[in-house]
Parts: sequence; C-alpha cells; structure tokens
Amino acid sequence: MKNMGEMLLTRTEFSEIVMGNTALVRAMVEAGTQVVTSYPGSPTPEIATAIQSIPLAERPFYFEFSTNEKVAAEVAFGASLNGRLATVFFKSVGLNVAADSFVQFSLLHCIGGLVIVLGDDPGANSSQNEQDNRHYAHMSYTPILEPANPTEVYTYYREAAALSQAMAKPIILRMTTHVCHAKERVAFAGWTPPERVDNTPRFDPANGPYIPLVAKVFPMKREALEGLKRVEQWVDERSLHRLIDNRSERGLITSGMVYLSVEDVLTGVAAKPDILKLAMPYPMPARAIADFLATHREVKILEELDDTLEKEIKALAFDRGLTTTILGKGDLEDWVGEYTPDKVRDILHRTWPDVVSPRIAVAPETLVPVSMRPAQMCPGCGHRSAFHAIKQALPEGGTITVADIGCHTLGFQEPYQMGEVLLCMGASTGIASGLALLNDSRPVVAFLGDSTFFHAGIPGIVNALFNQHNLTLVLMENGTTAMTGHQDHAASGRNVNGPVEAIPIRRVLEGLGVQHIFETDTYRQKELAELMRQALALKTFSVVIARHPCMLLFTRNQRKKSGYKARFVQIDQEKCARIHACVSDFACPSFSRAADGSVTVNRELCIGDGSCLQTCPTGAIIR
Ligand SMILES: Cc1ncc(C[n+]2csc(CCOP(=O)(O)OP(=O)(O)O)c2C)c(N)n1
Repeated sequence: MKNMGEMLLTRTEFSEIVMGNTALVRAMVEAGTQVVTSYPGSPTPEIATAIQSIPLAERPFYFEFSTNEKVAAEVAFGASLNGRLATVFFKSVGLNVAADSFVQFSLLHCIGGLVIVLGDDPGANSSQNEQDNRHYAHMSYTPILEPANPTEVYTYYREAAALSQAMAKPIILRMTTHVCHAKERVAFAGWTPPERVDNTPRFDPANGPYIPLVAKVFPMKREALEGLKRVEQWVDERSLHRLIDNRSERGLITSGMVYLSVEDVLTGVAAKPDILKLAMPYPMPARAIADFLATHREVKILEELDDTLEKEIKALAFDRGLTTTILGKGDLEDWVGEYTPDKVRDILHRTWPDVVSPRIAVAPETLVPVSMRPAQMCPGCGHRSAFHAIKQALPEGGTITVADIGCHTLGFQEPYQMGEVLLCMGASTGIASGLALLNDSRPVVAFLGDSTFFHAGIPGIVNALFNQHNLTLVLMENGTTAMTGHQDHAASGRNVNGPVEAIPIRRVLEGLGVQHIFETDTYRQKELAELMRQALALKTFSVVIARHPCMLLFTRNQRKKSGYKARFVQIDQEKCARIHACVSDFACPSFSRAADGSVTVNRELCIGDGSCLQTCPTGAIIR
C-alpha cells in the first residue's frame, strides 16, 4: 500500500478507496492544475491534508493557505489571468467572504481556467448556517457542477477544469459535507507529469477587458449570460446528466448527494419513478428538463435546502405550456437539514404513499442510549484558563460579552458563559462596538482568535480605534488555526510550505495605534484577571492578548518525540474538601465527580499541563 502522497502521483491507472476530498486532489493533478489556494474550513481541510501528503518538491502545483477566502479567490483568479489553471477551495460561508471579488469573475476572461470548489454544509454540521450557495451561482452567472460521490468529484473536477479552460470562465464545483467525507473505490486514469515547470507569464490586457467599469459592464454581462447557454450545451453533449429510465409515468429530478439517498430509498421498490439526475443544476438544463417533463405525467423535484430548481422548472413548464404536474417542496421541514435517506423516505412517502413505504419506527428498546456530549475545549486548552480567569474579573451580570468563531466560541457554554452573541469570523469587535454605543453602564468585552484576527478581524479593530469605541478585545492567541485542524496563519512563523517571518499580532496592533495593550499567558490566571480589570477600568478601546499555545497541537507533537512520558494530575483525597471547583467552575473534562462526591482524574484525557492546579481552593490537585 502506497502512502497518500505516492498514490496521488501514481502514473499508471489504478483504483483506490478514497474520500471525496482526496479524489479531488488526484483530479487536480491529472487536470494539470497549477495554482491552488484555500482558507481552512470544514468540510474541506482534508483537501489540504491530501495536498500536503505530496512532498513540496514533488507537488505538481503551487499551494497556499491564504489569509482569508477573498484573498484566496483573488490569488487563484490572478493566476488564471496569467494562463494558469487555478483552483480555490473553502467552506460554504467562505463564499460570503470571497463574494465581493467572486461575483465579478464570470464577467472576465479567466484564460487559464478557474475552478471554485465549495464545501457546502447542508445540515450545518460544522457551520453557523446551512446556506445554499446555488444562489451565488445564480447571482454571479457562474455554472455549478454538483457531484454525488468521490467518483463524481474526480470526474466533475476534470470536466470543470476543461470547461473553464475552454470558456475562460469560472466554474463552481459544489461539494457538500458528505460528498467531501464519503469514501468509495474510485478508478483513476494515468498521469504524465509535465516535463518542466512553465513560468512564462501570460497576462495580456488584450485578453480583457479586465476593468469592469461603466460602459464595459453591459457587454461583459451579456457575454457571461451568453456563455451560460454554451455551458448548457457542453454538459448536454458530454452526457453528464443521467436519465434512469424505469418506464414510469412518474419522474423525479434531483442532483448531488440527494441522488444517493433516492437510490437507497428506492432499493427494492417495485414501481420506481424515472429519475433525471442533474450534473449541473445551474444553468438549468432546459432541453433535458423540458423533455423529461413532456414525457411524464407527474414530476417530483427533490432538492436539498432551497427551491432554486423548483422555481426555474415551474417557470419553464409555464413558458412552454407543459401540463405535467410538478411537485415541489411541501412543508417548512423540506427546506431544513440534510436530505439523508430517512428524510428522503419521509418526503417521498408523503409524495407517493403508494410507491414509498414509511420509515420503520425503531423500537426504543433496540436503541443504544448515547449520552449527550456537548462540544468542549480540550484538556489543557489555554482558552479554558482564559475564560476561567476573565470570568472572575468581570463585574457580575454587568457586562456584555461577544463571541467570535474558533475553539474559543465554546466559552459561551456552561460554566463560563462568555460570549452572548455570535455571527461569523471577525465580527466580534464590530458587534461589540455597536453594543458599546449609548451604553454607560455595562462594559463590553469581545473575543477574537489569532487566525481570525488576520482573516477578518483587523477592520473591526481599525473601526473601533477610528471611531473611538469603548470596549475590551481579548485576543485568544494560541499560535494556530486550531478549530479547523491546526493550519498555520500569519503569526505562526510558518506557512504551508515552510518557515517564514511571523507577523506578530502585537506589532500589528501597535502599528494601528492601539494605546492600551495588555498581554499574558492564560495559565497565569491571577495576572490575566488583574490585567482584565485594568483594561476595563480604562473605559476606552483596549486589547488583552491572552496567549497560550494550543495544547492539542503541543501534546501531539510531544507524543511524537522519543522518550515521551505521559503526565497527569491527581487528586489528594485528604486535601479535597469536595468543593468541586475543578468540575463545576474550571470544568476540564478530565475531572469527574463520583457518586460519593469524590473527584477522579481520567488519565486517558488529562495531559498533566497543570493549568487546573491554581483553581482548587484547597490545593488538592497535585502533579
Ligand atoms: C468564513 C469562514 N471561514 C472559515 C471558517 C472555518 N473556521 C471555523 S473556526 C476557524 C478557526 C479560527 O481560528 P482562530 O481564530 O485562530 O481560533 P482557534 O480555533 O485557534 O481558537 C475557522 C477557520 C468559518 N467558520 N468561516
């Protein structure tokens, strides 16, 4: 068995069981992709893991984690203008960040080809919403291919790359969480590495116009719209849409992973409807859909999240005078959550009770009870120490705390309850500024992670300074982008390809003119609490840098070293006064309270960091 990096560069045909995210990287290699950019976010980080499994010297394309999704998209776009086949990938909400640049791409000639890979998240498995990014495809006139499984990820990426190069227009490859993470055996073609790295810049303004302003906007928009027609034809000619003919007068139109749920539900069903599985839901394949409608009495449109297809298909039927009964979404639940086989069964049973049987209720006694386990910070997490300390410095009930996105978001939970509002990456300072306005009695505290500082945090800080807002920003600096799997950021001193000069956050803050900067290690809880009090007393914009390296990353690295010895704390039962501050206030998951009131330490979890020692009023926690 080859390692992943070797597998991804295999020259001969082969097949392997891979994740959608891994299949994508092999497709990038085969398609001759030259520049790949990203900002981390679930469900896409394993794409980067697969890329990084190829040693830098052998990697057939340039790869970077950019500062945020907008910059990542711009870098890929710029590379494409230079004639390079470029790809950017990020999570669903990343498109909101990239949008200001992204919506222009289809107006311009991306001569090298440009594929935007989205990790959408129906079900909000790891996102703050389950936004349907097909809307962005519509508003930016960008065609969108929707694979259902790793094999289609592999095929559709290569189609997207070829189509984008042929049209010089961007193409979206929309993957969803379980398309990214599902595994199956994929048959890969061979690959011949390029003979030499092509460093010839091909940017030529004559390929433009590249300035979408004033009078140029209209012709550019017309061209983008005309392009959609040609794309529709391309997909048709290459037979990417699939028609599953079950000789029924009922039909079902679907796309992406939902198709797999349909297959599952229809297994063993006698009177299966015919199925039109769309490879590209936008631009809507008018010919294929009109033909399908015309040849069926009743057609159900089964689409996850919003009703973009349904609206278009109903309009098409109306325009063409087709009398087929079109069945779209029913109740509100049809808009919510992933279309898992169970959900699809429920919907299809409601639609055609004579075809699809209801879900078989599982007898409660056969269900294995799984206790609820809320997401929590890891043992030793510096953020926990920070919240524990800061909580003691805040006037009881008299503050407003604003969360941001990252591992520290978990501070909103019991027992810390720090962070009462949350929007998206980098929003905490801006929200806190608003909460500080016309507010003379409740100090406002915002939290922000270090990767997020660079991603989208700086404008809010500049605004707070510029408009003189009164709030304290706590920078939760752990040296990495922890929540998404420890990707480096501008202050880490490394990028994905090797060591680089770090951009220290403190220096950036000083450069911006922040007058009041406090700084300590979060394990120094008393000091942190004291600094917090000082910062709040200033009644002006202040920053407290609450620093401690991510202990999950640190411990993992330690474990790789020879001679590593596991460490843990223990409870001195003589000294333990059963106050339970370790369980109730500090709340490290390594501690648990036994039925007799004694406290025990789970040695599988404890990393022996000792950040808890100072939290016990009787000093009963010992190394
Ligand atoms: C626009 C956007 N891009 C990416 C993500 C995915 N994401 C969630 S948390 C996070 C990491 C935040 O890192 P940092 O600010 O350093 O906080 P940490 O997790 O290290 O505490 C990222 C990238 C997201 N939620 N939104």
